[in-house]
Amino acid sequence: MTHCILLGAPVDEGQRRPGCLMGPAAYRVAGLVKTLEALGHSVEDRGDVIPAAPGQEICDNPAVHHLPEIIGWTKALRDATSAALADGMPIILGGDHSLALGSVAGIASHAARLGRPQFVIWLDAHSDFHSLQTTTSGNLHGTPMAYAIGRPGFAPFPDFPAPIPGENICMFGIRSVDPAELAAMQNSDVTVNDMRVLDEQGIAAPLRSFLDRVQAANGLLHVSLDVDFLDPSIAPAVGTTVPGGTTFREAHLVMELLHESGLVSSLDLVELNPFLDERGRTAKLMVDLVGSLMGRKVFDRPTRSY
Ligand code: B3U
Ligand code: MN
Ligand code: MN
Repeated sequence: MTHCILLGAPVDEGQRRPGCLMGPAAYRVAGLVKTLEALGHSVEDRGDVIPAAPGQEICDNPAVHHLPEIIGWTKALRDATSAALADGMPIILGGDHSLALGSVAGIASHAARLGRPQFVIWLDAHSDFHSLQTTTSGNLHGTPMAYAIGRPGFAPFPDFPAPIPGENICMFGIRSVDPAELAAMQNSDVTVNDMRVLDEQGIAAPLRSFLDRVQAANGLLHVSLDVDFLDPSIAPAVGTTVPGGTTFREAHLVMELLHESGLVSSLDLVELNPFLDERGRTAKLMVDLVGSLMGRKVFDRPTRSY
């Protein structure tokens, strides 16, 4: 059984629709602790992380907003995530996706300390592969993957502790990519399982082939789950809805396969905006998906060996 450590990350400044700061409270209200405990896990809620005081950082792209605030969150979340990994499995309750600038930095430094390779699966409609120079929206939730892979152009941020090689990153479910992100991704070894791939091959084959690689490398796996990975018809509580997302059944299958792999060591839940929700249905669905990721199943059956 797993010792789950909840870290609230009420980050709202990485995008422009206020409300993600209510995310951690919504997950708690939607029964996350009970769901995990019912599956036999122990849970320690460390409350909401306090961001470091903002400095005076600036960058030369005038579109970028709230840079000092996000740098403050990045430092605090990096340290909180890396400390939590010493004691159990961190589950970071967002908060917009800019929180992953910090959480992924924390997991990468922990993996480097252990001398094990870090892998990331990015469950998202977007690739979040902008540098500070290429973002046109200026929303820093569109940048964490580029920071993690070590793209240049993050100078005002702390150096990323141990950049994650592109071949250790898998984008899953993406369907909205800006031209500058596409160019950078095509120049990298990132595995891109966009919606076209999933429509053609289904969920299981592409996911298993990535999980096989993580297992073969004795890697640690971080899961970053953006609400907009899901179709807006089942998950309306997100600022950037993109049609054509995963269905209820596909999303649960992803979580079940991730559970069976036994490889997952940390999790981000991001972009939930409870202000846009319908009677808590998106928050409840996200909690349910965490249940599947943490072992809820209808029937025990012999599975693949990983
Ligand atoms: N790529 C666009 C849109 C976007 C990225 N992440 C989200 N939206 N949620 C941008 O603004 O960088
Ligand atoms: Mn995202
Ligand atoms: Mn997204």
